[in-house]
Amino acid sequence: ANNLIGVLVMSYGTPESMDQIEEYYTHIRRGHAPTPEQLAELSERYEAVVGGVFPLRENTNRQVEGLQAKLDEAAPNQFRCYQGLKHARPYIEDGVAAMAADGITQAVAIVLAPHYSIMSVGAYVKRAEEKAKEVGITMTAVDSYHLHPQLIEALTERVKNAHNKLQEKDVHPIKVLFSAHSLPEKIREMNDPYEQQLLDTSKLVAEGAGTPDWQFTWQSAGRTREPWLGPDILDTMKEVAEAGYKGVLSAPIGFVSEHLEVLYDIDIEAQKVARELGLTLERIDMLGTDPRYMETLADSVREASKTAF
Ligand code: FEC
Repeated sequence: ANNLIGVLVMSYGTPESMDQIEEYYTHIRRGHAPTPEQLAELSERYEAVVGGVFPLRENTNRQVEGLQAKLDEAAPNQFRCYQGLKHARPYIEDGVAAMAADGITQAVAIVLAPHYSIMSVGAYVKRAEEKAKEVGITMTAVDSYHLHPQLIEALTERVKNAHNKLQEKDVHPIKVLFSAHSLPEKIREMNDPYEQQLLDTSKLVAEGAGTPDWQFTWQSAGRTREPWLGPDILDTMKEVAEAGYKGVLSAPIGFVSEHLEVLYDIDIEAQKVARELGLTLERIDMLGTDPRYMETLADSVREASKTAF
């Protein structure tokens, strides 16, 4: 055993090539293979954005490196980061096994998504904790960091920048649309904090950016028969256009990186609808390795480890 604290940094995961999409999609669907139509449809979305490079892979690597550097700055040789992905290799369980192989007995788990839902972050953490128990690692998890001052500052700056761009183009009035990945409506019966956390982040960022004309809306809902949380951003944009707005500022605050749900669902799909509606859509830059996001993660990890160990 050693004194190093393992940090399991968990992210969604992405295929690494077009021929891995089927395996990835099957994993997302909990072992149920997609129909040929579903597979073709998802492959088309990837083809439209990735050009052979799946950006989430590289983005996650950079975020994990950035977090390791931040942790080392304050406390060299105290923490070691490992990746664990939800739907691709190295899977969450692989990351925990790698820690155990290095002799680690204490670990903090954190997800590269700021808001907690039992169906999102909760599912990552459950898998991590089960594997940790199996290999004898004491694990504590960061559930959310959606109000961390550095996170709010980084998002606020991004909303201000996008707002300025729209104003420079003389687009007004502008509606700010905060968004996050939709989830099945049944989370409401579970008393899930997801919606409230998203509203709390939105409110603070809008206040900081001085953009009081905002609304929260959902995006990227699954294509299943059960009802998903709405309204969807595409419908919301229609209402916004009908109400006389000329600009939409898209702030997908539920995500921290450029990937399919942003590069396709916002930059291609929502942009197309915006054009049809006569709206100018400007999206905020994603957080990526913004030093304030890296500090948010590092600080959350340090706090969790202090409390637990
Ligand atoms: O760029 C990439 O390769 C990956 C982009 C990606 C991110 C992402 C984040 C979240 N998801 C969340 C929930 C669900 C639920 C289902 C679901 C399905 C998909 C499919 C693809 C996909 N998700 Fe995802 N998600 C990304 C990609 N997601 C592809 C499958 C095709 C489709 O429906 O579009 C429905 C599963 C089911 O059928 O039962 C639920 C949540 C997040 C944000 C938090 C996080 O990052 O973990 C929540 C990035």
